[in-house]
Amino acid sequence: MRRLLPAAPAFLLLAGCEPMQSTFASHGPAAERIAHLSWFMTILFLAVTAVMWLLIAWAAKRGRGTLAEHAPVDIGGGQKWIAIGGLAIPLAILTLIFVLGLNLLAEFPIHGPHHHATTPDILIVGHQWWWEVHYLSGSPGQEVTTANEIHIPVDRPMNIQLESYDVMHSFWIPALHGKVDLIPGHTNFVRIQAGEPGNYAGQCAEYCGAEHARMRLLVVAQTPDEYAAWLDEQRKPTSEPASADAIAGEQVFLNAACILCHQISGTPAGGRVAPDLTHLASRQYIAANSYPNNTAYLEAWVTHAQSLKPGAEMPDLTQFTGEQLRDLVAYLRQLK
Ligand code: HEC
Ligand SMILES: [Cu+2]
Repeated sequence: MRRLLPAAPAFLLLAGCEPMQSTFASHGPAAERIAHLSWFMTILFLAVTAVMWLLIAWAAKRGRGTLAEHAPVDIGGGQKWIAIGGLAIPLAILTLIFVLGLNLLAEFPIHGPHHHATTPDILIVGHQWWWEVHYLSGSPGQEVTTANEIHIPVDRPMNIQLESYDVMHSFWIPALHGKVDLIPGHTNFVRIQAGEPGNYAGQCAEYCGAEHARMRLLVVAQTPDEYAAWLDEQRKPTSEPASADAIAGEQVFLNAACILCHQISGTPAGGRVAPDLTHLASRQYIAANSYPNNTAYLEAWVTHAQSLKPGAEMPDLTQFTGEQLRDLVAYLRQLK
């Protein structure tokens, strides 16, 4: 036990963990309003609880020494307490919370683009168990396709259109906004905005099957300049492999089943049922923000996706070993 003590301050580091995924750590207007309402409700209910315990203590004290339990029961007694404390006050408090909740919902509408002044900036399609992301733009060739990691400029509301490829999912970045469902055959909208640059973690918030817990996502809020630079990079086709291993790796990739599911723009790989890999190396995590995007995890993922994310729609491709696997991952690592 004593030997573990020096490690205790590590808990303080944990407390500072970023990205935060808490409703109370709000960094955007919608999340801020939700946090205010949550605090108001928490304090209100704590006050109600305190009054209740005071009344119980008072009743217990009052009864003592009077042999009250032997007195005949007063059938009509206490009716006023029930009417006021049991009906009128709860009704008033619950009505207040209900009205405040409805009011907050109306402030951040999720139905129809007509509620938003502009057309959506981003289209997100939920898949079991990852997020397909398209940056929309009026002009052809300017669209960007990516997955699981969304970049936004700070202090600018971004309108997001939400759809589902299969079952119901729910888009939730607790630090930025409330949950909004992705529903098959239906379109919802959400507007997100971040006050400061930073990473904000999110999570699918509607149970959607085996890997629901690993259907995570990341919002990277950047200064407008950084954001513009990021978007410019994403608009380019993938970079040509330069090193010998990456060139060999590209051949491995293009001759494998990968291209049936994955797209890499600028190459013949045109699959549409899996995350776009054109700029894979620019992302911080893989497998829907579940594992770090590094050589070790990419090698493990390609050969044993089913161990890292059991049930995921990517098979174990154990035929890749040694040199071939290293080349393949070298190629993936330079998809900037
Ligand atoms: C049958 C379709 C299929 C095939 C074939 C396939 N994948 Fe995947 N892959 C997927 C799906 C679906 C995901 C998303 C899994 C998830 O996160 O739930 C994925 C995820 C990935 C990711 C992580 C992407 C990210 O941003 O999270 C990488 C990297 C990847 N695949 C590489 C490959 C490579 C390399 C090959 C070929 C050797 C390959 N895949 C073959 C379907 C496929
Ligand atoms: Cu889910």
